[in-house]
Amino acid sequence: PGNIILILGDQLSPDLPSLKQGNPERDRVLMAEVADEACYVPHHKKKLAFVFAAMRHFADELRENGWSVTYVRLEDSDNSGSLPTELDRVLSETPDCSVLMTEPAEYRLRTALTTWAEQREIALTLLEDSRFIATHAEFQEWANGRKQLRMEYFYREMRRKTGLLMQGDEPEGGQWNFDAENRKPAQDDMFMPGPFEVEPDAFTKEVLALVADRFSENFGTLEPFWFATTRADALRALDHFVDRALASFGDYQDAMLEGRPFLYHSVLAQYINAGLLNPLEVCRRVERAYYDGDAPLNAVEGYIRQIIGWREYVRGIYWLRMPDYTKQNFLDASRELPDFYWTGETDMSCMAAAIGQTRDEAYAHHIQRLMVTGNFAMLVGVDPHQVHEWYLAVYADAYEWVEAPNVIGMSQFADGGLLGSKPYAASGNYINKMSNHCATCAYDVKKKTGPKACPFNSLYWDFLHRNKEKLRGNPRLGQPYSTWGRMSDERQQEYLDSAATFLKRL
Ligand code: FAD
Ligand code: DLZ
Ligand code: SF4
Repeated sequence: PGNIILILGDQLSPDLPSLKQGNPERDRVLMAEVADEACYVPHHKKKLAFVFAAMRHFADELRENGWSVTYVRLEDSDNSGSLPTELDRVLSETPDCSVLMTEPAEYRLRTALTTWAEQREIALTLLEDSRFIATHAEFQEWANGRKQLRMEYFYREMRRKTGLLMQGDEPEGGQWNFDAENRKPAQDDMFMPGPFEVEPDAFTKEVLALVADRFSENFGTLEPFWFATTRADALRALDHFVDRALASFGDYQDAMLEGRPFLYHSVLAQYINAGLLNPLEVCRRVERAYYDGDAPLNAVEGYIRQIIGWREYVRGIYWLRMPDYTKQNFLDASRELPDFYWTGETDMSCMAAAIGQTRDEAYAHHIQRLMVTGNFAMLVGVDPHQVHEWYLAVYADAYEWVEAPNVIGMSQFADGGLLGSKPYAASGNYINKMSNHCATCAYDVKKKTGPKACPFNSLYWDFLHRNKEKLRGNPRLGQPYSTWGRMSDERQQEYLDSAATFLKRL
């Protein structure tokens, strides 16, 4: 008897370990669109359409390559709604089969499937996911015995392991990290290419109709839908980025501009995370652009660091700390997520821009996620679990293993500082420096208190004051706390009153 090879919606890679180990003559692939996966958070419409359309295209490619594939569509009348029960259905026809799969990327599904296999006494083999650069064992070994898990040191290990941008044992350009060069604000008259766009084919159009019909209440604009849904198109999107945007990626990585949702970002995370692109192949392509003289080192190093550094590192943290990681709430924050996170209707220009493009494109770039929507939620004290569920729902690239460390750890400081050595809290000044949003805002970024003042300004001090028992000892917050301490009681009270007035209206 052969295997049932279960392939998940984020495992759409021809070089998947379970496909390599499997045998098309003997084994059968199972792929299933199920309510459980579609509803564990209320995913953005574009994200649902992307996942289902990419799954359908991938199943088709597998068939073309000689695999027998059982593909369960969401609308099939006998769809049982979950992956374990879909496995039950296939196994009822081929009872002697074992189940072979590449390990699920998130804890929830991994537990559901291993529990199912134990209860049913079914042989389930989970293969380690070779699409990540660090193995679980390597990350654990690196983390073992370290007091602080600093991304920068882990990243250097990954440079050595992959040989990316290395000259023997030395980093290319004599430096591991060129971030100091990567903090330029952008100007409105600069040419920005925007991401590669694909016209939906018949498969994708069918999925768009399905999502429009079944998920009409979900957040987000479905069309125009322009994502790549095949590996071939995702490779075109990679070339498009390397040829047109990479050279400026570094310089303007942290910039934000009204009406320019993508700037020089690659908009590839959804393809990498779903398996359409391999992270190492992306890095090698980007590295080649440097050696061909097509992009400067600060851009290429910065880009590669995001993938073999941050992406691998957050995944390591996730598996090190689950299942409790998503329940952390170091600052005891308990406010409900404001409604405008689901509508974009707010008179704060920076927030309206970040949430508006999230609604329209299922995309915001890193600084918008971290320093605008994330910063605001932390400053006003939103329950980090609600923030986590929002991020998991609204971005096309969101899967818990990558989203949770970025949200719970990096952006909300809910893990108490495992990922970041201090909270990413900032007043309006930072947003004004890195964007042009303040110019069109109802609030005045230069005003510190009062009804016209930028809310981030008073919320920043209110946040530090409210959390002083937990944060005052942080050496990286010494300076702001001493600035706060030097203010007169009266001035402090003006800040706290301004924040209180704003929070009452929220
Ligand atoms: P680019 O700016 O072009 O970056 C290149 C690539 O580097 C990305 O495609 C991605 O694969 C990787 N990368 C960059 N930063 C990170 C990071 N911090 N962690 C992991 N990978 C990174 N990324 C996700 O893939 N899924 C998420 O759900 C997600 N949630 C986030 C939530 C918050 C609060 C924050 C601050 C960041 C989050 N990120 C997440 C990281 C980052 O914002 C996105 O990867 C990036 O914006 C995706 O757009 P891009 O492909 O244009 O990235
Ligand atoms: C995100 C997602 C969605 C929306 N739907 C499905 C699905 O119907 N079937 C499936 O196999 N996978 C889906 N996925 C991706 C899974 O949620 C993902 O594989 C797990 O979260 C593990 O990372
Ligand atoms: Fe955002 Fe404040 Fe600037 Fe308005 S003034 S755009 S709220 S930072």
